[in-house]
Amino acid sequence: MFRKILIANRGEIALRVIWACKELGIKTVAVHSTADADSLHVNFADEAVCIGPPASRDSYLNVSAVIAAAEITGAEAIHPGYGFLSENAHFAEVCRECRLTFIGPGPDVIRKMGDKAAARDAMKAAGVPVIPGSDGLVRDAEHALALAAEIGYPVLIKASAGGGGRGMRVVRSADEMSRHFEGAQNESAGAFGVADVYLEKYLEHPRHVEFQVLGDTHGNLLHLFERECSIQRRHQKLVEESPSTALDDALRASMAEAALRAARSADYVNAGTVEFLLDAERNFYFIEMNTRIQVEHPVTEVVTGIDLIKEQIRIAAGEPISFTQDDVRINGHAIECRVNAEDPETFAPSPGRIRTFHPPGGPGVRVDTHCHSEAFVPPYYDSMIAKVIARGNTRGEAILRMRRALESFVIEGIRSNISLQQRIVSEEDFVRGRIHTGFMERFAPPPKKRAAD
Ligand code: MV4
Repeated sequence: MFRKILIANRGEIALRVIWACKELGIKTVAVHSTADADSLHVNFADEAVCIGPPASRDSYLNVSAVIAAAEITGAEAIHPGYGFLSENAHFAEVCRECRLTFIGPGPDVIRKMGDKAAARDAMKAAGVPVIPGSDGLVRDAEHALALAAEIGYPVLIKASAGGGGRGMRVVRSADEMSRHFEGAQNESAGAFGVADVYLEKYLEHPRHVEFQVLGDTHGNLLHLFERECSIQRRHQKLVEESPSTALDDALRASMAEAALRAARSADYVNAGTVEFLLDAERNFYFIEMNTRIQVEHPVTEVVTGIDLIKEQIRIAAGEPISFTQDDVRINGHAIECRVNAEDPETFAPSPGRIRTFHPPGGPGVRVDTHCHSEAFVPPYYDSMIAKVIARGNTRGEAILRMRRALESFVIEGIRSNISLQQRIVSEEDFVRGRIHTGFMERFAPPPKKRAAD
């Protein structure tokens, strides 16, 4: 096992990794930007290294600064958390060259899954269902028109270097094709430096259901069931739960089998997530594989009783997964609400100094956060400041506990989306489990006021 791990991240996930290391008897090194010098992850780690100014590209995304911090502190492994360098194949490669263990899959797997068109082709070849669409990349608008004529409108143009929804364009008829094709290419080139796009049949309001998988270096590969993540806005998830209300045992087993087939075909090692879209007729299709720990991993931990971060670390150290597939059972139901520092109506970010921070507790409630009364929420990073996870023996009990937890969560000094989350978990459709990726459209922000004219 490792003696010392560097955590190349900030916020609640950096703290979450520190807790796991403490339980495993591993020393921790925090890295931080100047904006995060007083952050809790810096305080609770055994050592801390400042790696640069506030902007992520100069600190948390600065490969040489992170590697240097690991070398001067004698860390043997790096946990990347989510976001930042977590799915950066180049970073995983540099770690390997510097004899540092990257806690995640190898660079080849990260690269393959990061190329969404190649991942789709590989999954199709492995016998995992994919949405009807292009084989590989689409060359130009003519090519896209020909494909769309075959599979039927609407179609979706996706950025191959994208994922998570950036660089996507819905095309509803042939006359829209050239405009949207170029729009998608330009957005992709601007955002990722690569214009490559591919095409799929567009599914209206599918559900997003993802499977957690774990693979070790001994050839063990297993799944920890699903998370339902349909409630999102602008590709930011807001509420996640496990199990999904859309699956029965037969569908769950067949999706789990497909997720394992996907991971097996990639020789997957460490924690990963296989994302599917599920349509109203209960057809499911692979869309992407994420090669990191995800924000919403706690709902899986809470219903299975398995500590995913500790498993990631054990796997990276060459140990076998500490349980078998038969040991994995869903016990009850868990829901996660992401608490963001933002206006609950306009969704505008609301960074600043927190004055009061009183997180909820009590039976079945877990809060993952790095915030506290007096904490400063800097404007440079993602606006998520806490995750509230409620578990119940039934989904109904989890909902009641979530409502009670959100009611007693007090944050003053900055605005938060807690009132929006309360409205979501009280919506009739949510309570009935009737959710899909269009659910948040009913909470649209008010139209922007135009300048006086
Ligand atoms: C789709 C889709 C409909 N049809 N693909 C958005 C994020 C990225 N991971 C894939 N996404 C979608 N792909 C086809 N062929 C609809 C979405 C989508 C979505 C997916 C998951 C969760 C929320 C979403 C919100 C809007 C669109």
